[in-house]
Amino acid sequence: MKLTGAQILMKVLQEEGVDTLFGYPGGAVIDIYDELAKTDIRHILVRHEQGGVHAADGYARASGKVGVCLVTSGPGATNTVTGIASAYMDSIPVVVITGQVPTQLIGNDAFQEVDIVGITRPCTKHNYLVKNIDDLARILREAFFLARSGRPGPVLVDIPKDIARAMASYKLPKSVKMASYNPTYNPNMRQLQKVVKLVQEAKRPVIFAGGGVILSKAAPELTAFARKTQIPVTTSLMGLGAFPGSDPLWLGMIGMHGTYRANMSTGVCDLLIAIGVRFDDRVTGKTEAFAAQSKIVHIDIDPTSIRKNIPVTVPVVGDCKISLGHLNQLIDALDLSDLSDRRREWLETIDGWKSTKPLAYQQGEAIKPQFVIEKLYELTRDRETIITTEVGQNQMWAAQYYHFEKPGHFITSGGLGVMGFGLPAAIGAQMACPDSLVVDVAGDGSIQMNIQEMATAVQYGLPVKVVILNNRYLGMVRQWQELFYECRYACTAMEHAPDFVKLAEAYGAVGLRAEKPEEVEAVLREGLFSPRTVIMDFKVQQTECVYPMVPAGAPITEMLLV
Ligand SMILES: Cc1ncc(C[n+]2csc(CCOP(=O)(O)OP(=O)(O)O)c2C)c(N)n1
Repeated sequence: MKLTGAQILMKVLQEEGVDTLFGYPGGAVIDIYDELAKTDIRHILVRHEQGGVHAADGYARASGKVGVCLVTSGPGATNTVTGIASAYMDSIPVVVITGQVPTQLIGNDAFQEVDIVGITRPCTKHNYLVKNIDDLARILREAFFLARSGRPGPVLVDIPKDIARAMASYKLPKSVKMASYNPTYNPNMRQLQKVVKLVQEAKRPVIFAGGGVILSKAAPELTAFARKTQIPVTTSLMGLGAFPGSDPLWLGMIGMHGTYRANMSTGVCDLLIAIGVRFDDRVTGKTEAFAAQSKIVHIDIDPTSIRKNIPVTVPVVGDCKISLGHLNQLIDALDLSDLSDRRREWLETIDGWKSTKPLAYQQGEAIKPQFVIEKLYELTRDRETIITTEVGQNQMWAAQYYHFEKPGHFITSGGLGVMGFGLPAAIGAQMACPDSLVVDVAGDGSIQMNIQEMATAVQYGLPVKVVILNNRYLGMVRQWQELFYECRYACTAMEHAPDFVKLAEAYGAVGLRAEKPEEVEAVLREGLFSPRTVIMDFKVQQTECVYPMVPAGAPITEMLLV
């Protein structure tokens, strides 16, 4: 059977189970759009290609499937770069399909030509320029395989316009074989035996879990492992939800804005079991001081992330879910009858840190941003709720004051820290989970970076909720200026902003505002229970800071507290 390139693309998308894609058309992909309109794949017309990739990213995280974004050549392609880089840093499986000028024009500075393969080489897991129609089906198949396998990540496929129109006989490769790519899923059992021995010997063990646990769907195995061994658990920002926030063994988040008890216990532990993490500098602070008294186990599917930033006693290359599954079996074979006695002192020390230095803020006359998140949690804890965030203080307060029980419910741009991520990611998450409540916790700066996606949400009837913690500042930068630049507030005051209530209404959404603490609950109740897209504008205390805070480059045990 002979098909055009555009038809082959549709076939592969369908074979790969893609039922939703986020995109924006243009001349180089007009043939592809022509075919797309004949299929039953749902296309979400975003208002900016950056929003398209973030939406695909949010969709991937909420659904566990590969997110797909389709854009045109030139500016369409360059607009995707921030989204791709964010997905790359956070290891999110996304396939981005870009149109390209016709093959014979490549290199001619043709209209809307950019070398998007060159531009995205350092921020994709892999990328392709399709030069021959006969390669198209194989390349697309490989793109999906690469995006979702091993350590996941974004893959870009650049399809010249003539390739989309050219004909080829269509054979979908049944399996993907790539000689140079063969991720190790099964860990070395001897390494795992060493881990078990360290667990038996440890007096002050800590588990440190990251996004890899969520990506490999290993949260149940992690929870079982921690409970069996009575080892307290902290996570990175990306790992929130990998372990239940209500469990007594939960330490809270680690790192620059981590809890006192998470940072202190990592500082003095004698065994750190790191699972699916990459030891980001926002987690480690001063690397030489990080878990300096501890033996370190590092379990990860990506061998290049092991010993990259932190020395490791026992490296384990393997899938988190499979590795934890084996560890649980090995632990089950041990006699752990004296475990609670062995752990008592350590867990009591941690409880002491929790009660003497809890996460705290002082109520005042103005609305405190932390109070808004606490109320948001209270009102949504019994509903299936997905929180996305923008970047800055809003992101950290969401991470600290919302409590996540399950994976896939906290969606944030962790590695790249992209302002403007939260709203389009919420749109993607809402597409993946139509019955969930999806809330973007935003700053007044960040929300203006991709505010145009309000139109997308309203067009498709997506009832996402935006909670703006409106401090009229680029708050996180202002905080650094206050604490480390002697209050020299260079260019962080947002002296003019739109009226977010009117802006919401202009987009056809609902706009609500709270200016006093006593208005917070009523606004949240009205907004969260509305069936429509809603912006809630909370005028919060302007100069509130996020605490604890570890100054950049300091040991994580040296925290500034409230
Ligand atoms: C695209 C982008 N540009 C700049 C930054 C640097 N940056 C990090 S936090 C921040 C302030 C964010 O302000 P706002 O969205 O109002 O949130 P707040 O910190 O006040 O909660 C800035 C400018 C960034 N992370 N992303």
